[in-house]
Amino acid sequence: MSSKSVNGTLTPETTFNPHLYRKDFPVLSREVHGKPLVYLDNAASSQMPQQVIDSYAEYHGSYHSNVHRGVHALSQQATDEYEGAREYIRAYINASSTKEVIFTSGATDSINLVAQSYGRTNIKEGDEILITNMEHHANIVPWKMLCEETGAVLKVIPITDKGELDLEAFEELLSEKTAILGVVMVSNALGTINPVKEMIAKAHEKGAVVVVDGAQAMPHVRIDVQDLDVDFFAFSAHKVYGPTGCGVLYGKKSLLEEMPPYRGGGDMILSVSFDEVIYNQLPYKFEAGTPGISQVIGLARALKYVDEIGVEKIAAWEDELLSYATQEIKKIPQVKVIGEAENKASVLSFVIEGVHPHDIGTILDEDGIAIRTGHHCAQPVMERFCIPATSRASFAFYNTKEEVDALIASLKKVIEIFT
Ligand code: 7TS
Repeated sequence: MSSKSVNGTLTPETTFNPHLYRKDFPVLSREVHGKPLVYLDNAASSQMPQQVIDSYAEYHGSYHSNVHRGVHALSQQATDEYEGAREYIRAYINASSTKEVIFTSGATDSINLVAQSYGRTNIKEGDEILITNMEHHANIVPWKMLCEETGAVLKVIPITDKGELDLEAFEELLSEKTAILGVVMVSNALGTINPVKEMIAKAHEKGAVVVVDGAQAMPHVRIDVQDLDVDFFAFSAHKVYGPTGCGVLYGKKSLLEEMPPYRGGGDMILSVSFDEVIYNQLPYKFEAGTPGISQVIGLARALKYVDEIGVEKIAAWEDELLSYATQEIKKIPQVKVIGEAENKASVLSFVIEGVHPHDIGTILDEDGIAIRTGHHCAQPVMERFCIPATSRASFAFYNTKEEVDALIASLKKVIEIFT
């Protein structure tokens, strides 16, 4: 059996069975407004399997205490689990050392850390910071702030009508003046998967440092930071089946070592007097205060869960769902899909002529279907396509073709009501 992919080529249908995994996600069996929940807002936050909830609950129920501070058994267990999680995550993304894995409150915090600590030390007036037209606000605003502080200039790589990066324009914009390239690996608004490995190599030729926003990439793509040769890589736990309030900044040790701390407080110091503060070594230098201990433990458990299934198998099923959903939605004449890149992850953004996305979201919610409507914190993408907002269905491996059918049926109802 085979099915048409988004770009029209034939792809083999996988034998993936989402029902094998759905039972791990307690929320998926609940009802919303008397209908079975159809959760298609995974790009905003994916759901947590029981294994992650258990790891989180076990910390709170049996060894809740602070890390790195106590000689007592609970604190030592918490420290072991927390540092064990760091090692798991290091191996998962193939960082060369746990010194390169910094826990933050999420992708936003990770990017701000780079902009503030690396940026304020290394960026000067006239330097250029190159980003793309498809960035989430988290990879725009910190750079705008840095430009305002330093006199650096923000440059933007345009996107094509299909929603792909204009790579010719990228090469023209890239120069010896480019100090930082900030690029999203998978766009949350369009689903586009960008060729970041090639972009990193080109940026390095010009001496730029590269920050990749991997928030949407983690659930779909196997990440090997050494293979990418990326300088900084940011992601959030809650988009990869983990808890909220936690994320990672991977950074090359050689860069992190030269960077000043971002925040001051406990745990990031070796000694403090009123005359002198001696900072702790990596990665603790960047982890001031009590971290999100249970969240970090939950993140490592979530990545283990993904690894047990296999991110490649997950991506293949999500591709099949996206192809099916794209094919079915395109049969509705009033619908226009926004973002039709050749290489796309499981995000389906669309507009319906004459219907406000908010109304679409509300009617779908009545049917128990959760999608996201709005600008998706990517307003420059909306501006590029001359629209105020889109409706976005985003799929995870636990979604089914029956759920896609429910989405399509509900959209037909929206059209009947509003047009
Ligand atoms: N980068 C990308 C590409 C994102 O999609 C998001 C969140 C972030 C960064 C920020 O992540 P945070 O965990 O620090 O908030 N994107 C979305 C979204 O698409 N819908 O809700 C949040």
